[in-house]
Amino acid sequence: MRILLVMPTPFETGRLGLENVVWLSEPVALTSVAASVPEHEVRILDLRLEPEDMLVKTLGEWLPDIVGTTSMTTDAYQAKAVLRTAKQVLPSALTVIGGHHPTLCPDEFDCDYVDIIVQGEGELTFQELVACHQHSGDYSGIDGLCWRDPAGVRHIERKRHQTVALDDLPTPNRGLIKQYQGRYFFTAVQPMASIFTSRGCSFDCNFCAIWEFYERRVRYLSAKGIADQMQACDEPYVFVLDDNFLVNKKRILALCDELETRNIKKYWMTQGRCDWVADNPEIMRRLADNGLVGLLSGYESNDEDSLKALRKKSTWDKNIRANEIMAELGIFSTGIFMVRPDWTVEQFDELYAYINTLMVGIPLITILTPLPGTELYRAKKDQLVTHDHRLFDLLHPVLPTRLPREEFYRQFSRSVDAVKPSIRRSLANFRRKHPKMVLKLIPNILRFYARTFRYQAMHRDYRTFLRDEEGLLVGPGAHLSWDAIDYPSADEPDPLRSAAK
Ligand code: B12
Ligand code: SF4
Repeated sequence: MRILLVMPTPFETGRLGLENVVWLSEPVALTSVAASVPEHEVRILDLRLEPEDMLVKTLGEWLPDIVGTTSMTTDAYQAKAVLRTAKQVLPSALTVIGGHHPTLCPDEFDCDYVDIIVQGEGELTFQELVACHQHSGDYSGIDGLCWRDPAGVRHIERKRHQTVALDDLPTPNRGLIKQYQGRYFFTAVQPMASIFTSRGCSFDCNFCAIWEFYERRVRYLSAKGIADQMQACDEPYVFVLDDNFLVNKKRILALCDELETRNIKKYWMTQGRCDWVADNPEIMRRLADNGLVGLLSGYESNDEDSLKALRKKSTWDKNIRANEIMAELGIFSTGIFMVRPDWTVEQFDELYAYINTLMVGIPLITILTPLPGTELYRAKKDQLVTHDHRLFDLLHPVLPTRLPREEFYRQFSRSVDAVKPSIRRSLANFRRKHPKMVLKLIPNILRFYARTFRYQAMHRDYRTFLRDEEGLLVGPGAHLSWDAIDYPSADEPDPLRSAAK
């Protein structure tokens, strides 16, 4: 059978977003599910790296039997457009969607062009549904599925519990994205491979759905499994995408042993909490000696009350200590900070001043956003000022702001310049610690600056964010080039829209 797996474009061309500027990672969800059906012919189409007409062309020329796609909350409309297009071009193809948003909000994908919604982890579910499609077409009894029968009746199967040991899952089939090799990046770090080596998180921050998505369980790929995957990457740089890599000390030390024994020399980056770094400086040193050059951490806030309110279970002091350790070890710190919609001008000032006491190379200033599936969402859903998923990108407040929205965006957008001292010191420190790596990266650094120049100018201008809101308010047609996108219509009830009228 022919299976086409499609990574949707994240948003309209020209919108601000991580994928345009900072971080374009491999479509690991798709290489993972592809690996579970090795007996079939599978193609992966990464629409973030393809011309727009490539989907229709591939559908028309290759004639897949199954078309699958994936979706975070912000990609929901684009992902639906992929399947809508697939049904228009190939009505007989089975359309399948999976990922965080369909898992947490399956009802949103209850439309006639989506045949099957896969909830939770997809490897085994996909394997079973593909086998079933080939033989009977009756999907009843496959755990983790929501599906529609030929009469249009929707069936919801039992939840699939996420218990399989990660070493027992097939290794993601990165061979299917060979055509894009070299094009994935994190800032100037390119060519970059992406791997995923644990699932779940033992913390329960209230703005994050990871612990709910993975049913409060954490599972780890063994140190040997990680080293195997790293070794198999041709790329010199690897991003270990785990939500919280710095947890299991035994595994981390075993990984260092593996990397040393096998003489695996990669520069690698991952995500981890500041409190762990602060509490484990010696293990951090060992990791740095084994190629760890970057860490993305949620610093979140400069005030203890906010950290408590978010149930972060860390402190400001730990953030500062972690930052010192990373600077000393030459680990480039990317920090996520959270602005709250109810902030005053003074609170923005305090945050920016706090960031400038640190050495954070990429401070990502985000806006506290109740993402569907989180505890925060359940608590705040009645206060949302919009339901348009394009605005849930952590760059637009979806809750009421205390400052007038225009003033809020002025304060938010000035972060581009306000935190430059932190960036400059961090870059100078990294250059001192890793002169060879920086020298090698010079052409990429120039490319990165060229890429960021335009986006920084957009970010610096507060009207960009207001324009995004207005663009959405005028309804379909404002930004898009794809007819298939089923954006919420201008007539649908949306508090932000009604407020603007
Ligand atoms: C890498 C990454 C990114 C990359 C690209 C993501 C991508 N689409 O590949 C970048 C950096 C661009 C990114 C951006 C954002 N991200 Co992000 N990102 C991740 C991260 C760390 C890893 C994604 C990944 O590769 N996972 C590995 C695969 C194997 O897991 P998976 O995607 O869940 O796939 C499995 C199942 O869901 C299912 N499945 C998924 N798709 C499909 C499709 C089919 C057909 C089938 C059968 C099954 C299936 O099977 C897979 C295998 O088991 C996740 C965290 C996470 N745990 O996933 C966050 C995560 C997806 N991101 C998140 C968020 C919030 C964002 C941002 C909005 C905000 C931000 N600042 O990070 C922006 C989006 C706006 C934008 N575009 O700029 C949230 C999403 C929550 C939600 N409700 O959607 C997550 C879950 C992190 C979190 N802590 O909550 N992100
Ligand atoms: S924000 Fe980070 S530490 Fe908190 S639950 Fe999510 S992944 Fe875990």
